[in-house]
Amino acid sequence: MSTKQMTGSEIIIQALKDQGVDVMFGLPGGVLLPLYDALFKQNGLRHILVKHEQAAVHAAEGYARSTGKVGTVLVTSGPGATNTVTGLVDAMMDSVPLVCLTGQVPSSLIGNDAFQEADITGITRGVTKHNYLVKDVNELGRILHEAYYVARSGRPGPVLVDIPKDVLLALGNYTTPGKNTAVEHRSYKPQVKGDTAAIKQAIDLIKNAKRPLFYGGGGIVNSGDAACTLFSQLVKMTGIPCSLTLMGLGAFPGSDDQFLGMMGMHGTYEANLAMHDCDVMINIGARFDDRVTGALDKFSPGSKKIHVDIDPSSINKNIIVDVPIIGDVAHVLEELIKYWKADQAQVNAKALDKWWKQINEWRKVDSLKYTKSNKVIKPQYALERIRDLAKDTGKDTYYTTEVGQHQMWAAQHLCFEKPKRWMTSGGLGTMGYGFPSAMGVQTAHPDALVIAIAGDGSFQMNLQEIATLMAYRLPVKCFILNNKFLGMVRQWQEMFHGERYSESHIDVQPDFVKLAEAYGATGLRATTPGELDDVIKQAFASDLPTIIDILVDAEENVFPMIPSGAAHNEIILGPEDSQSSENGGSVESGVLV
Ligand SMILES: Cc1ncc(C[n+]2csc(CCOP(=O)(O)OP(=O)(O)O)c2C)c(N)n1
Repeated sequence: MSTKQMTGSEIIIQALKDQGVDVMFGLPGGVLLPLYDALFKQNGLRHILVKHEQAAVHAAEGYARSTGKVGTVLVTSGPGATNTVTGLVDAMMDSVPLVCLTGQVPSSLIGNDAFQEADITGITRGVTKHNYLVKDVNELGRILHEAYYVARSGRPGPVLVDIPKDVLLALGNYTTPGKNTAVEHRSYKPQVKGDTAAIKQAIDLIKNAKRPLFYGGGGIVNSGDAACTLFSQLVKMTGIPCSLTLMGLGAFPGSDDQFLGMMGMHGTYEANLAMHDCDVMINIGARFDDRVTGALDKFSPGSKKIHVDIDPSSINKNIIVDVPIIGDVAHVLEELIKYWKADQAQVNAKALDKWWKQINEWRKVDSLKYTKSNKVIKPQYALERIRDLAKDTGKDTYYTTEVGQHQMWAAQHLCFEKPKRWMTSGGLGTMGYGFPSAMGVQTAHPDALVIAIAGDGSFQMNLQEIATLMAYRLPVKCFILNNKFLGMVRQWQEMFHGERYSESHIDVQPDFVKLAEAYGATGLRATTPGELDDVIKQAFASDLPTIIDILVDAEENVFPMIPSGAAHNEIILGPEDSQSSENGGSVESGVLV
C-alpha cells in the first residue's frame, strides 16, 4: 500500500488500472475535460468512443457478461448521464456488474439548475445496486475501489459514481489498494457459503424424489465457470433432467441428452410440462421470473422447491420455497456434491426411469419444429444455418440478440455448449441492447466470431454504432431477421387482439446494405433460402463489421407459447392451437403483460 498526491482525474485513471480495468466505453463532455485530458496522457487504459451513451452501457454489459469482469462506462453530466439510465436498469435486472462514472457540474453549482446538471444519483437510486456522489477528492480512490467491489460481489449489478468537475481538478491523496484489489466494503459482505443443514435437507429431498428437475438460471453463469462445471457434474451424477432459463443458457451443454431445452413462455413443451409435473424442483441461481412461472397460483403445484440464490431478497419473493439456500452457486454446489458423495446418496432410479419415459413421450411432440420452405426464408432456418456455419469456422463464437421474436428463436435454435457465449436482455427486454453489446463482446474477444441477431425494429434503436465498429475495426456480424414488422408485437396482436395490427408495421426502413456501405462496413442481403449459405459464409469471411439483411417470412410466429397468465400445461404448440381472440382473452382479465 502506498499513498500519493494526484489530481482527481489522475486518481480515477490510477484506481481503474489498479482494479484491472483495461477498457472503458464512453463519450466526453464539458465537465469531463480534465479526465479526458488525463486519459490522453496515459497508456494502458483503452477508451472506446461510442456514438450514444446508451450504447456505451450495453457495450460494457457485453464486455462484462462475456468475460465475467466488471464493465466500465464513462459519460458526461446531464444528458450524457441520463442517456445511461436504460442500460443501468437493464444491467440491474440481469445482474450485470458495471461501474458507470458520470461527470457532474462543479460542487458549487449543484442545485442551481446549472448547464447540463442532472440529479443522476437521485434518478438512478432505484436502478443501481449502489450509487455515490463524490464530495471530497480524498474519498475518490476509496469510493472507486468500493464501487468495483460492490458491482462484482454478491448478486452483481451496476454501480454509479458521480464526480463533480472540481473534484476532478482538485489535488488529493490516493492510496493504492495493495495486493488485494477487492478492497472490502465496510459492511457489505454477501453470504457465499450455504447453510449446511439446508444443503443436507436438499439432498434428502432429491434422494426421495420421484420426478425431480433442475431449473438452472443466470446465477450459475454469473457465479463463474467453476459453478457451471459443478452444475454439469451434479446433473450428470444424478441423471436428473435439466432445464435452463433464458439467462442460464450455456450453464449446461445444450447438446446433452439430459437438457430439456429452455423453459418459460417460449420454452419447449417437455421443459414446461416437466416444470409443471415435477415433485422436486431444484432451482439453482434463478429467480422465478414471471416469464418462467406463468400464473403464480398454478405454478408447479405438486413440487417441493429448493432455491439456491446469493440474493436473500430473491428467496420467497415470487414463489414460496421449501428449502432456501442463500449462497454463491459454486460454493453451494461444491458442498452439495461433497455431502452427496459422503452420504453415498442415490436417486430413486426406478422412479427416475419412469419420469424419463414420460419426458421422452413429451419430447416426441418436437415442439420447436416449424414448416420448412424453399421459397421464403424461415427465421428458424436462418438461425440454424448461422449456427452450423459458425461451427464450421472453428472459432469461439459469441451471440448477442436484440428483443423480439428473433431473440426467442435464437434462444430456441442456437445451441450453447459453454457459458458466457450468450448475451441477451432478459429482465428488461431492451430493444437496442444487442448490437452495442456485441461491440463490447468483440472488444473483449478480438479473435472470436461475434454474432448479433437482430430484428429490423430493434436494430434501428442503436444502429449509429456501426460507426464505432468501423472506427475500431471490430468485425461484428449483425444478422437482421427482417420481417418489416415489430414482429413480437404483431404476433400478440394476431393472437390476442383480433389481428388489429396497430402501429406494428414498419413502413419505411433504410436499405440496410447501403447503410452499412455508407459507413464503410460490409453490407449483404439474402432474400431466398438458396442464397443464405453463401451470404453467411461471405459475412464470416469479411474482416469488417458486417450487416446482413435477411428477408424472412414476415408472418411467422414463435411457438410454443404459454400465454401470459396461463399455466405451464396450457401450452400453445402452433398456429393450429392458437385461436385469434377478438377481445384479447386474458387481456380483459388484466394479466396479459
Ligand atoms: C426499447 C423497447 N421498446 C419497446 C419494446 C416492446 N417490444 C418488444 S418486442 C418488440 C418488437 C421488436 O421488433 P423487431 O426488433 O423487429 O424484432 P422481431 O420481433 O420482429 O423479431 C417491441 C416493440 C421493447 N421491448 N423495448
